[in-house]
Amino acid sequence: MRRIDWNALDDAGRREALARPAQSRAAELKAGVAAIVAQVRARGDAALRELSAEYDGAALDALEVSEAEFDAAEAALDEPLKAAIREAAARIEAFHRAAAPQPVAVDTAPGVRVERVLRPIARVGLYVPAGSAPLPSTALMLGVPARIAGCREVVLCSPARADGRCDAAVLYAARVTGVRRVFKLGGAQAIAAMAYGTGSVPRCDKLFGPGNAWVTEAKLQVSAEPDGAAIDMPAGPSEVLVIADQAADPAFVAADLLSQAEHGPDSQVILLSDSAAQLDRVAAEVARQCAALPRGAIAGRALAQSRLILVDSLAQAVQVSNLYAPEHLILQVTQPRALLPAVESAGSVFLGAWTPESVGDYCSGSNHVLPTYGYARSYSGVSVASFQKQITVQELSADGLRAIGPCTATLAAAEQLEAHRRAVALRLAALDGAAAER
Ligand code: HSO
Ligand code: ZN
Repeated sequence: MRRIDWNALDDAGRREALARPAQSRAAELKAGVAAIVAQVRARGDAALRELSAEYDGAALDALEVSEAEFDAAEAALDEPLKAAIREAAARIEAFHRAAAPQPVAVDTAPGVRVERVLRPIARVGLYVPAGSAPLPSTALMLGVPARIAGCREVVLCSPARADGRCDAAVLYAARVTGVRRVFKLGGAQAIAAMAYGTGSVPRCDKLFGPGNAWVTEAKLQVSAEPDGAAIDMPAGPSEVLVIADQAADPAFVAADLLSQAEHGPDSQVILLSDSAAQLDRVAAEVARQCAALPRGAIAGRALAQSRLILVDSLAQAVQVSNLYAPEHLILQVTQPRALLPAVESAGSVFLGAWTPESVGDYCSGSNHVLPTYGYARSYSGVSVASFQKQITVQELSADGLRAIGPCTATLAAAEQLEAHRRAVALRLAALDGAAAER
């Protein structure tokens, strides 16, 4: 792990210290994805079968998971896992329901009512990765808010294993959230199928979920096409930034860093502390714990890119964190709440010694599909709002138009949009005439 003294760096050094590795949007990747998207658009299911054989090694007959396969998955899982999936789903639902946007109605002047109503996005596509570790928790994080929003059609794609089946826990989690249409598709071809539709896969209006560089590139490409699909957010490798004071337990801090590092060799892991001794203690703990992890080799590769940064105060640590805008921010300090007001950019924040990132990844109730790669500066994590459209509505009475018509007419005249002005003026004249007749 690289040691850095923040206050010994100039501006360029600081930028370099917080730089993420260049995202691979190499020409080769772009062209490969574009070719896959084009094939799926042109040849639909036949292309999907060929691509699944080529990339997932799966010879698929039906692309859609059948009721019998859902039943078999449910029967194959042990009860404690099923209970944990249901328990997590219930808490995710409780939080997401409470945090969902509410309709609004305001009288902005007497007789002028302005409202905001909410409508679900009709057809949504969820992507659940299943590479080195299938992620049933991601099926919950996407399926639960889609159901709360009331989306009419919810489609989920997750790659088949070589035996042609989807991960049983992913299927069970999908079923728990009420998602019934699951397709055994992964990679760029899954994204293309949901964006454009095929004989089997319904076309979706918006696509959600994390994925590898191919999936991410495919989401970017289909969202750039006018007849493609919207996407939740641009995604990159997962990240955590921990701020630890000298009182933090180094074993806790190390465990949190490793839980993120084990996601993949490209995971980003940063520790900030105002105590040099603490940085040493955590580095030793990370080495000790990493050696005992089943995915220690993966975590080790991520850690090789990670940084331990010495700052001169916890306030400065938060400033540095805001510059980085991490997906996850863990505050392992004695008074974490005291730092929260200064936090400006982060996907999700974890306060204090008893709040590991793992709880947010699975079951505290918050969403784990969060902005990475600095997008936390301007994007938020997935929520019920991500699955909705907000539509404004207005209704004026005659008195309402009398009240705000002149304002409208003045602004229309200033913009030299005469038809706009007349749409108001002729109504006001009609009201005057009606009044005169009486
Ligand atoms: N930390 C990941 C989510 C996850 N962790 C799924 C475990 N399973 C990205 O936020
Ligand atoms: Zn995780």
